[in-house]
Amino acid sequence: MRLVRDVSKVIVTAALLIPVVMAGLDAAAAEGLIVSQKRRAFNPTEVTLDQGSTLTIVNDDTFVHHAFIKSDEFSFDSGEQKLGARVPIRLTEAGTFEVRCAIHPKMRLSVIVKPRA
Ligand SMILES: [Cu+2]
Repeated sequence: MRLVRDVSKVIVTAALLIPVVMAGLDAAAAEGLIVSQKRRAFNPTEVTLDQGSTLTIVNDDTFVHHAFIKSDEFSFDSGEQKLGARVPIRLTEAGTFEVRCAIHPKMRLSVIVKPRA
């Protein structure tokens, strides 16, 4: 009976973990394409996405960043990005945009957003 009890414990544990794993997958899908900020640079420096998709910028540096997009068609402002912060940007407009950092003027990320077919 001992073995039966141990096996059922394993099954219960697995069943409890499935929603946790699924939530993790959902979060990964919601983040869309990931761009890192490292050593005062975006990596990669150019990305192409579909209109309506999400771009997530991750601060992998040891200091604060502040990403923003300023254009007539689309604007975004992350505010202060603390270390390790993950900032999602939902790209609702098609076009070519430049993500810049308010703290480090040399940081540039080109974002090409293809119109929804
Ligand atoms: Cu910066």
